[in-house]
Amino acid sequence: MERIMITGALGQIGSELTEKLRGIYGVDNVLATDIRQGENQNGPFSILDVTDAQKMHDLAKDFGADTMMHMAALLSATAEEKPLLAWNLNMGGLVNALETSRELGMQFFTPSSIGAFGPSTPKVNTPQDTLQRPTTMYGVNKVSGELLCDYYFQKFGLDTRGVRFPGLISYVAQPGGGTTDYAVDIYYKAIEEQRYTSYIAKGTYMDMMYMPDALQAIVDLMEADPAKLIHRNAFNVTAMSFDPEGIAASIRKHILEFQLSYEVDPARQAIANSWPDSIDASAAKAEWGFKAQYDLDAMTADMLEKLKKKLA
Ligand code: AKB
Repeated sequence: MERIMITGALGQIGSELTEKLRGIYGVDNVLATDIRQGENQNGPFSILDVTDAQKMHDLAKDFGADTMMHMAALLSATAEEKPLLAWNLNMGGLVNALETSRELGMQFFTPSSIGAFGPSTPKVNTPQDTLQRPTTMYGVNKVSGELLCDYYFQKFGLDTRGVRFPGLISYVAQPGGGTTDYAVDIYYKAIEEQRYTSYIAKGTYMDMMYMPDALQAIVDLMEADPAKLIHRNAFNVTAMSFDPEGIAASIRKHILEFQLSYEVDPARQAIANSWPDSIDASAAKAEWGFKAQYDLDAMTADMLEKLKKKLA
């Protein structure tokens, strides 16, 4: 990786990934792109709608990019509300990014998700290679994307790599339209109101990871020796699994009076119910040394400290 182009660079992952990569590879070597105008950009930025294949190709070529980080996508809850838009954006954007990378001989990264699993997948310690019959449009997009990335590697020798991210938690940019977003909102509300009403039901476990671990995982996978990668795409990665009671208990170690109540959203609860309780990341650990630094309590301590400063 020397000259990197990022799509969806203003999104939850993209905004922090841009900063991290600029820190490692140099500000001028990372081109951030997004469908909307970026504010406070400290490096190269271009407007890009990822369904515009020609513009994507031209931007990558003019920048001399050798790596594509394709992050632009609609998340699970929004995709369920607008399935056709999700198909067109998630699949159209992905195939354009793969084609641009193939034509220009770039290395390629895109995230899959725990959403790529479905109700018939083993729910606990979900294996790397297992049954994948998701029942959401987002999940259909993610499984198709995993297969498409494998296909581009096998057919064209394109160096595609990827992980299945769990819910990602960060104090910098907020997610939008995801099922796991409650695990970010809860920290904001804990500081602002000392209470939170969860749209996810008690006892619903999902995998999660703190953003610094997610960003490091991307860099580590992209820098990994290709000879050691058996899977290449869609590696299970996770740092913790909890339900709303678990995260509330962790918050109460710092904010004693914190209260949790429930007003379950049937749409997002149905999505959560179709996903695993916990996934097994042993393939990522074995093939490229994945390791998360933050468990739930370490993440909570850092989130609350950083958010208190941000919201002050
Ligand atoms: C979502 O909730 O849609 C995402 C994901 C787990 O892929 N955070």
